[in-house]
Amino acid sequence: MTSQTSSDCLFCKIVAGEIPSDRVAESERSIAFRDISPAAPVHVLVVPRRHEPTVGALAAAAGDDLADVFRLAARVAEQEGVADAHRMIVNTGAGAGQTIFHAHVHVLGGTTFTEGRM
Ligand code: DGP
Repeated sequence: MTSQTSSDCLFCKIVAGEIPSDRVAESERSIAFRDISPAAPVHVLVVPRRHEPTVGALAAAAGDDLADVFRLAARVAEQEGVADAHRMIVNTGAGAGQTIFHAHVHVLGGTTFTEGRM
């Protein structure tokens, strides 16, 4: 374990391949895999290989990693055929629904978004 992973973090274990996932894309800094409980036909999580608890913490500690997460998220949207209509969602804090405290972006698509806001 390096200082950039957390031994009890589920997503660190997925990054390391210790827990299986349906991986759809990856880069040197990030990986993308399907959400285990999809909320839309396309529901992919994009996570940095580096462990930081939130996207804000990642932005502060490693801006290049944050940029890479969004670059890979855009590539996933393209790859999944939803580049023209998708949402990238970040939950921060338990009160906002964050359940895994390893920074990640949800890429959702393949459905009609009727609400203009969440
Ligand atoms: P959030 O609520 O923003 O922290 O999103 C965490 C997401 O992680 C949630 O949509 C479900 C997903 N998830 C939880 N455990 C697993 C897992 O073991 N594998 C995969 N692929 N996704 C998981």
